[in-house]
Formats: sequence, C-alpha cells, structure tokens
Amino acid sequence: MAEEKKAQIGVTGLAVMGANLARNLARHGHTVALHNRSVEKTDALLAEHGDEGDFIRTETLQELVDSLEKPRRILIMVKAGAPVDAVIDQLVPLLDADDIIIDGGNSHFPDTIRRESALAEKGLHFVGVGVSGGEEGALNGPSIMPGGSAKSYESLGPLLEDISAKADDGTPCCAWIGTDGAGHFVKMVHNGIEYADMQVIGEAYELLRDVAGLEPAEQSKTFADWNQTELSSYLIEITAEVLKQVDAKTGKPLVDVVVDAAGMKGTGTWTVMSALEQGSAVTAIAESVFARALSSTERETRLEAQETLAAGVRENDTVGDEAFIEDVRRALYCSKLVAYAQGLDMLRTASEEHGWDLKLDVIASLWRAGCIIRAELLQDIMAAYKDGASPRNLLFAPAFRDVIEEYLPSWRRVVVEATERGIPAPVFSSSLAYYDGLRRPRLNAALTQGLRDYFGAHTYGRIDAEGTFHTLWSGDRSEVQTS
Ligand code: NBP
Repeated sequence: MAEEKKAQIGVTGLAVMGANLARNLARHGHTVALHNRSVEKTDALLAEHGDEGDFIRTETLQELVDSLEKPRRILIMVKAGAPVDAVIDQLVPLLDADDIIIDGGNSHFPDTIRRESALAEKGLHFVGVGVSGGEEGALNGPSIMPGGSAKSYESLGPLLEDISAKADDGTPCCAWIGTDGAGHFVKMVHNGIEYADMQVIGEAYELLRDVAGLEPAEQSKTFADWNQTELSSYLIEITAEVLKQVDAKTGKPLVDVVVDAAGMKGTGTWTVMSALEQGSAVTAIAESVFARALSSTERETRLEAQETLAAGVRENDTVGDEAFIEDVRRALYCSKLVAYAQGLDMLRTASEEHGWDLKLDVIASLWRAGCIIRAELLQDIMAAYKDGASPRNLLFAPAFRDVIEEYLPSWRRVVVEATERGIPAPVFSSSLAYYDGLRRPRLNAALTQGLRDYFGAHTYGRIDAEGTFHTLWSGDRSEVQTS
C-alpha cells in the first residue's frame, strides 16, 4: 500500500492571517495540513483556494499532528493571549521530542520567553515569530522575524525564507533573530517605529495644511514628490494615495470626513512599557502613542478646550511658502531618523540585557520589503551597521550625521513655527530635544540630582571624584561621602 502523504507544516488557526500564510506556503510547493477550532474555516479555505496547492484537511489536533512529517512543524495563528496557551496545552501531549511549535501571532515577548522555556523542558522547540505586513503580506510575502533556538531555525528557516518578502537584491526578508522572545521583541519595536513613522507624516500633513495652506489634493502631489527623495517609503507612498481620495458621499477630500481619533491595538504601548523598564529613551515612539491617546480623548473635553483655552498664537504669514514646505520635508526626515535611532538603540540595550546578540544590519535588512515601514532609508541603516560596525547611536553614522547637519536649521525653524502657530508637533519637537539632549555637554540632570539628594538623601556623584556623596542639607550643609 502506498505510503500516506505527509505535510511539511501544519497551520492551526485559519482566520485571515493563518489562512493567508497557509496559502502562501502551499503556493510555494509545500504540503500544508490545515486545522481550525471550528471546522467551517478549514472548509471555507479549501472551497475557495483548495486548488492553489497541496492541502491536507484535518478536523482535530490529533489528526493535524498525525498528518505531519517529523520533526513536526505546527504554526499557531490564533488570537494572541490565552488562546495561544490553550492550543499549546492541547498540542503538547500529542507531540514528540524535537517537534516545533511556532507562534506567528502578535504575542507579547515575555509570554514567548515563558512558553519557550516551559516547552524546552519537555524537549520541544517553541519559536515565536514576528510577522509583519498584514493580510496582504501574509499571502504574498511578509517580513518574518523568527526567534527560538538556532537548531529549530535549521528546520524551519528554509520554509519561512521561501514564503517571505524578497528585497530588491533578492534577499529573503527573514533571518534568525535570536533566542526565545527575540523575534517577537524585534517585531514589537518594529511596530513602535511604525507608530512614530506615521506620526511624523501626520505632523507634516498638519503643518502643510494649517501653515503652508495646502489642500489635501495639493499635499498628495507634495508627498508623491517626497517619495522620490530620501523619504521614499511605503508609508509616504500611501499617504499620497489617501490624501487624493475623494469621498463619494460628500465630494470632499476623504481625509476631511474621517473622525480624527486614532486607534491602536497595543504593540506601541508594549514598546514604550518595555523601553521604560529598560531605561531606553524612545521619545519619538512614546510621543506617537500619547498623540493617539490624546486624539481619542472624549469629544466633550476637546470641545471644552477649544472654547475655553487661550491660543496665544501669532498670525500666519507662511501660506504658500515653498521654502517652508522644504523645511517640513527636512524636519520629517530628521525626526524619522531619530525614531529609528531610538528604536535601534532600544534593540541594542535589550540585546545586551537578554543575551540575544541582535544584528542590527540584519534586522534593518528584514524590514526592506513586505512590512509597513519598508523604506529607502533602511538601505543606509544597513550600511551604517555593516561588517560589524557599531556606531553607539545611528545618528553618529557619517551618512546620517552629515544630512542632519545640513537639515538642522530647517528642523529648528519648523519646530519654532509649529510652536508659535499653536500646532502640536510632538515628535518633531521631542526628537529635536533628544538630539540636543544627546549633544549637550552639561544636562540639567545635575540639578535633579541635587533636588533628589535634598528631599530624599538619594546621593549624587561628583565630576571630580569617584564614589557617591550626600550633603547634610538640614544640618551644617557639609558633604559626606557615602560610598
Ligand atoms: P484572530 O486574532 O481574529 O483570531 C481568530 C482565530 O483564533 C480563529 O481561528 C479562532 O478559531 C482562533 N481561536 C480563538 Br479566537 N480562540 C481560540 C482557542 N481558545 N482555541 C483555538 N483557537 C482559537 O485571527 P487573525 O486576525 O488571523 O490573527 C492571528 C494572529 O495574527 C493574531 O495574533 C493577530 O494579532 C496577528 N495578526 C498579525 C497581523 C500582522 O500584520 N502581522 C495582522 C493581523 C493579525 P475559531 O474560528 O474557531 O473561532
């Protein structure tokens, strides 16, 4: 009797992301075993797309496990959180040593670290995989950031690289990131950078609208032009598309009838929480998350503020000023660079803390295609970290340092203009503050330390001596060395 055909990989969880990844795998010639808690989704996928490749239909997790070649690879694409643990708990008793469970959802990296450790004790591999690119990416080629053990990548890597997006030079946008939760951590920071990238575009849009006086259709042309410059990126490209869209119902620009309250699903918040815990100054990402939170403040509060709070702004004399439009473009580029610099610095710090040995040039290379933050800039970021080069901060890389030097007067002018015109530009301005904070020879933190020592005996260091010191503020004000 002929040997029953086995699948190279199984996918459980066939909502939009799981279904599209399963189809992507099948389209690349892999036999894919399909499973979903409710069998309707499995049958719907087979009915609509069963001819796209080799699928094996299964109804139970036992059938799924039995349909796979060994070591088994099972991709879980269920809702992040408790459902992932529920599926793992059901799978574990059915598996053998060296089988690989893959979580391709948006799981929080501490959960991935916990799951990896628990499954390693049972001799199983658990791989948390960051997948970026949404539904479309999942089907046609996402950017893929796998963590887990190096050994699991030997078996899993070729499959994932096959279905990943390819950069212009043909390189797969998939590479092993590092152990346990490294993949999900990097995906989380990627999402944080995405928040900042969108926020700086939003700030530019608001300044072009309310200072330069450009209508959305005119702005669409401006963003399309900017997409031919060093700002060239997917997000700038689609900004031009969104701004030229006309609302069929009212005939107005669509952007003018969309409610100005931005939603979020939580990965930006996670990035900022982790940054706070590890002491990383990701101000651009944090301001972007807070800007969304502010936009979602109750309507009544915003209306009351508009009616009661003074504006204190000066007259606008910048309408139609071409030089100002170029200033905004340059400020956007510098602020975006700061957001990337901060995100990468967060990765560098986390890499040391978790022992991940993250390769920043490789990570930048994975974001060049398939994901939302794909941009020309990533090519320059890769170059900045190439061959083991490790600038302490991305902004120190000569290519970026020189551009910022040239663009700095524009950046400062835009922040001043925004401030004087009462237009919030939190990432433009906080990124400039970060840049200036980095380069200041003396920070006001010296006074903060004095205050902390005054009210809480928290001690301070001296610039001219080793050790820690405390001043007897309520006594004779003499200084004592405490260590
Ligand atoms: P959802 O996040 O909407 O989850 C739906 C799936 O989870 C269904 O297959 C459902 O089965 C299954 N499920 C649930 Br809910 N509870 C379960 C349980 N206790 N046991 C077993 N299965 C359970 O699907 P999605 O939108 O395709 O997203 C999947 C993952 O991908 C999520 O982590 C999401 O955050 C992530 N995601 C990523 C991107 C991206 O751009 N990378 C985009 C969208 C989503 P049922 O059919 O029986 O109810």
